[in-house]
Amino acid sequence: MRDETQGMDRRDFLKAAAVAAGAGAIPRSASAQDAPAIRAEVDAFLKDYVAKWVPLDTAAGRAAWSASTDVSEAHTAAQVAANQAVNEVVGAPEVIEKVARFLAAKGDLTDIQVRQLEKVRLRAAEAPGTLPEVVKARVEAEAKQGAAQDGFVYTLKKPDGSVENPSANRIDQVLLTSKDMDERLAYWKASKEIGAPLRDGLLKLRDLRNKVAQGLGFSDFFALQVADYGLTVDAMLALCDRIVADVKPLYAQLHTWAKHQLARRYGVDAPAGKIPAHWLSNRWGQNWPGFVEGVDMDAPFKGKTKEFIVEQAERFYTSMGFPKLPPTFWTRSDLYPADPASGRKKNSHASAWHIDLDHDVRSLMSVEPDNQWFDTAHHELGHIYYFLAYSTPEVPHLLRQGANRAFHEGVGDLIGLAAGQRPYLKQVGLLAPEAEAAPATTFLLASALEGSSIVFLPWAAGVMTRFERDFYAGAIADDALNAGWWERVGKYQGIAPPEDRPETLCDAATKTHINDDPAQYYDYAIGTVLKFQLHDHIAREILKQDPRECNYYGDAKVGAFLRDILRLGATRDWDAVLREATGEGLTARPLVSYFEPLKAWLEAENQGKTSGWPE
Ligand code: X8Z
Ligand code: ZN
Repeated sequence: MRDETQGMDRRDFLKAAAVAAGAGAIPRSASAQDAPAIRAEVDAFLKDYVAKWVPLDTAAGRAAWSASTDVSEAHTAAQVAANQAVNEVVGAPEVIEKVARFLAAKGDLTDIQVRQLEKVRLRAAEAPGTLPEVVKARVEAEAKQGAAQDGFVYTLKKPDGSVENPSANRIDQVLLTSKDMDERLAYWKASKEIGAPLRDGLLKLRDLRNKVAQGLGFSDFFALQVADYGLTVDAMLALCDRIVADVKPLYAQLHTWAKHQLARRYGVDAPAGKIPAHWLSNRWGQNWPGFVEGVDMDAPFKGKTKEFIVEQAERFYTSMGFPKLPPTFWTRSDLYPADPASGRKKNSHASAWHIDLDHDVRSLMSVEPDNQWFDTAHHELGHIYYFLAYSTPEVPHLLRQGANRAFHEGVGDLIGLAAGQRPYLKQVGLLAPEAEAAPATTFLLASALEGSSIVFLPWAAGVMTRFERDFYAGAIADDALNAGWWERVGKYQGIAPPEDRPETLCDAATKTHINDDPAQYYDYAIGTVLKFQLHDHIAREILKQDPRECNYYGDAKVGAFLRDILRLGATRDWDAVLREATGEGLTARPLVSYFEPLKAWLEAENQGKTSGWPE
């Protein structure tokens, strides 16, 4: 198929996409009402909508919080009831009818009204009251899937016959550190067991999610999620393909280097082509932390408390002029692993919650004192500071969101990137001496492999985005979910399963987002590109420092720059916000240039070795 976007610059690319998605300029309405009258009607409608929606949404947020932090039948039932109540308001047929009428006259409305109405429309499309049975079935199926996921207990039979129930943190630790191939394989396989019981629920959810989205005219659920960017699915896929292509040369070099490095570490031969999945330090190979020799990123956290991790992350934000977190953040959040003796089961994946669209902000984590949680804590606090920055009288409740979802992901990641810079780590005593002495390329290598960086992008923009798009578009057969998953993992990441993965399993469903944050993973890919773009601007234009060795800590100018983006929420077009902040539309150029010195180093290291894998 011809790529219609070829040859356009990014500005044209986004404009074309926006028009295709129906966000272009609309002629003034031919409605009987004059503009002031319809504007007044819209204001009244929005006021009434928000007055009903916010309290119910808050109650649903509280119920979801309880269901995710303390899995029980009672909490699941309460979550279903609370979601049903909010859906009756947001998906009411009257709301759908009015929003369609108002948006048909959008040329007569103010920009801020249109933006709010778009959010109302997308919210209604998640739960259209015109399909009450489907909406009800979806709410129940979502809650059931969430409880099945969050309540799952991993089981592992040890060689001595004993049985272990490892936490997700424990599995990650083994994959990060073990050199015993049998042990690695056992833990990797145990980590995939959660997929099987989630398989049928996922298929059911796919159909229900598609049905609700189609109720308001979206081709499928993936298209509904993409619509929040004002983009068509084709435009989003083109954007993601471009990200994959931009990092492919460096990814291929990292892939070759890592494969040989790991083979040496495990004392085995490097296979031709793909890397076996259980060789890698992450359950999905989404990043590859911890194997750059001579840089033990965990060392500085030995002897620190888990509380220190979150408090140090808060200090980074306050040092730039952000306020201290509200006391209720600390009392209401659930930041550390549940005590196994308590029997309480909670979601094991980090998240940030804006419960009341005001100052009730919370985070769910299972923080341990290590480098990965240090990075994640900065990520989650980025969400929290974003929530707080736009919870002001200037921002209508409906627009208390990121400029787009990728901005929300990118901000905390940006601070994570800043908190991983050597000058900062040194200043606060968190730089291990060997990391300080390591050549710049070694340190750069670690950052290309870890967190959301180069290795992350073929996974986020490739595997996850393509799998979910094809899954919701009906291009992956129900009895070929694992085949479809591994085909994409092989193509984009160059990773192979260690052994046959039968269709009774469902490896895609082992990834929490597939179940409970569906069809949105490109947010992280775009957020990663955005992070490097903002970082490059901050380092060069504000700090006047090298982007690879810079220090935001204590800099009020950087804080002011960020707050000026955050406080807008979704009141402005995201492309315009980005251009005003950095002078450019979305571009992977700063990301690629950040790692430029690494590429030459890797090419020299990989000389004589065959790169790549059969796709
Ligand atoms: O899910 C997350 C955050 C919460 S929004 C911890 N991330 C993605 C993941 O873990 O898969 C951050 C990077 C990608
Ligand atoms: Zn996030």
